[in-house]
Amino acid sequence: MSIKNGLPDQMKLSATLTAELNQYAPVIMAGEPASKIAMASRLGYDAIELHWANPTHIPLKKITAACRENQVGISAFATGRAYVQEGLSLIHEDSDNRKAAIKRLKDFIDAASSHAATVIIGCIRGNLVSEAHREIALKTLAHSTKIVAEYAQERNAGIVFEAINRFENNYLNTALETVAFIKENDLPNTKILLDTFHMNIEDADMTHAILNAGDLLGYVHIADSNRHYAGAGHIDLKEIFNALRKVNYKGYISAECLPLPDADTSLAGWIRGVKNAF
Ligand code: LER
Ligand code: MN
Repeated sequence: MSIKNGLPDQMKLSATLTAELNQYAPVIMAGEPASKIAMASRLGYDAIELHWANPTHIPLKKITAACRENQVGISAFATGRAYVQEGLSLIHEDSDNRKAAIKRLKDFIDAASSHAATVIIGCIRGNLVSEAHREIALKTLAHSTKIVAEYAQERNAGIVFEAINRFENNYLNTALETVAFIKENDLPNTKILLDTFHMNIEDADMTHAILNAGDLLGYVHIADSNRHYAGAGHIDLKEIFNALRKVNYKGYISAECLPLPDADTSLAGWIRGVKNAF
């Protein structure tokens, strides 16, 4: 797929798509995929990131056709809704729930592998039931993630593991500890996803967080400090792009931000904000 965004340095820009928008969820396109994908393409987006709880519910035929027509790729499948809407968790104390979470991620990998896309492990890693469970939960998480990552590796799909702020997941919040978790557990085929909204809350120094991730960095979500589109808050995005260039990042930068003040403003504003900061 060609890069159409006009930016130097081969970073590719992705827009988020789901079935229905909601003002609390950081996704900016929904509805009839064909018209939305055409609009994203006209604005200069290279790809779309899909947010569904279950890959079997995604209208992938329609999406794939529209992507082909508009020369847009599928960058990633986000999976957090399987936790938020259905409670599936990679560290759940109930092994049936854990198995269902692993199975769901395998289903996402099957979908991703035929689209050269990445699968995001974010909120689906679940929450600690208490601080006393931290150690065992981290072991369980490493075990569950390894199963998923090996399955993805065999199918040529990538996995990215996301550092998420404390108000959504109560462990592995900073970029630094999440990188350490991936390295210490030797997770195969697993890179880190850094999201500027979470880093702004959790990481003392975002440049340091990106440099520390280095070539483990596999995917980037950009929203501003208030989770509105890039440029609508007070994150220094020039600092972020300088750091991304320093680690020679050439992957996707995705618009995971709120559809506010309205979806169209957010979609157009995000790409303008990114280009201004680049
Ligand atoms: C997932 O990428 C993420 O950043 C979560 O905060 C979604 O709510
Ligand atoms: Mn994110």
